[in-house]
Amino acid sequence: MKRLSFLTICLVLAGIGVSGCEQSARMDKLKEGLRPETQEQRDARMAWWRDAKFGMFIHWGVYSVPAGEWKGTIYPGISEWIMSHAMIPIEEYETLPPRFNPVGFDAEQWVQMAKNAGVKYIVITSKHHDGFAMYDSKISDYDIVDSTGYGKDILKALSRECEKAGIRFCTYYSILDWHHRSQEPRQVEIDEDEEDNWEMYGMNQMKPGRKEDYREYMKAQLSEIISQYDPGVLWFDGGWVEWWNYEDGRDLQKYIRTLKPDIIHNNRIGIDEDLNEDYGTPEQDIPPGGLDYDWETCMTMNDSWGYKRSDSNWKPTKVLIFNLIDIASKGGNFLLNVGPTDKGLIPEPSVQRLKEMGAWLKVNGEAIYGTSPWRKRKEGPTDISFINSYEGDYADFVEPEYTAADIAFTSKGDTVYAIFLHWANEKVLVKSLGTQSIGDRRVESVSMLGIDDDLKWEQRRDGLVVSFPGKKPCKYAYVIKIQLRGE
Ligand code: FHN
Repeated sequence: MKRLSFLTICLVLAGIGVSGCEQSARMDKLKEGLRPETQEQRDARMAWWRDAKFGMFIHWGVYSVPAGEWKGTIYPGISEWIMSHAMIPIEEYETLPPRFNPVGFDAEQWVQMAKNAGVKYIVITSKHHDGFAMYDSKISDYDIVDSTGYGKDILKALSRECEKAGIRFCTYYSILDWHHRSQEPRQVEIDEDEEDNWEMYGMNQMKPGRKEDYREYMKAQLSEIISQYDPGVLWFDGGWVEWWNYEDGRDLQKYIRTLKPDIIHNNRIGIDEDLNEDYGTPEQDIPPGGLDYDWETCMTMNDSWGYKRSDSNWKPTKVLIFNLIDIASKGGNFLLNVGPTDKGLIPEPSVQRLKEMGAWLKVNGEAIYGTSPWRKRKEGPTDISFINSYEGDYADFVEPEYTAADIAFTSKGDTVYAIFLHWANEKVLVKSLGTQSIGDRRVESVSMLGIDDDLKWEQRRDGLVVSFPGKKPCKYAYVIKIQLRGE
């Protein structure tokens, strides 16, 4: 990207009549190295990410060796936190990398699986809280190439395959680091009744006078990651610790933006919204009304992010597809997680679900990718969120009774996608598309994605009446595509 000089930008801002006050605020940002973007520039930078809608999160590290179990005890909670849950000292945890040998890892196969699932970007843990790097870091030996028997750089292999497959490669990076020499566990009283006593590691401490050392280390690793794998997104995490502050976040933001001006990063680089981060990251949650800024829900398919042998609380495929529809109707992205095993295999229940999502998206992807929320998010008595807000054991899951009146909407220009959450054996009425609701706008054509035959339809005052075809084009949810005309 061509870089404008500071003087040029001052002259341009003066020329387009920005008020003195606004101008000086923008100048301040410029001087600080924050991104001085117009809305158009931001839209252009964010375009691929907004259109993508569906991404795959990969939590993979040496924690997949114990897979949630330490010295015969199965620890509750997420497996990538085993070091914290089992309060494992660094030297003991360091025995894991030599045991990590993912001989079954096949980058091409993983990326093909993601592609067939309809995934448009992949975000993989380059370094999680345990501090272990999943690529060949030159400034540390605590990485997959230098410390494991496997000895190969999986980020390199995956980023190459992603490039070939047209999938954006992105990386997760934890600010919190349980292995780095600068940090140490917090001395907290252990509560035997508490399940995880997470504060000891989760709110670890920076040793006096060591922060600069660590900031340099992070920058060096991020520079390696950016220059070697060219990630579209840097997905930060773990910046909640007391020793990481606004200034640190801002400094890191400036650094990565200097290295790659069009980089996108999530909102966990710091703790202050003023940092003008690129998007929000609701975790295991779909905001009821969406958010009024860019956002992405990240979610597990079972309960743990990293591979956990004992975790079989898998969400049904239908829940995952309904999540994707719900999120798209509210203008967000869905980042769905897989936790590969220490042998380099993606667990079969995840593979199965991704395959089914891919089959659904192959027919209905047009109603998801590149769409925006329509003027109405949904109609019908049973909210799609009922299925999404379930927090219990999926063995006891009772699905709400959806009917053909339950519809979610997305849109693209003059096209509206009415996504039916239930099959209709007869005529349906889409109330939101009656002339009473959309005024002068007229329906021009109506079809069902995945069905070639014309559908019978009639636009009335009280709604659009559509006759469903005789056969289903797919499972789970069915999309009626409506072309509108008129102002
Ligand atoms: O502590 C992590 C957790 O292990 C996982 O990586 C998730 C993913 O969003 N983020 C943190 C918790 O917010």
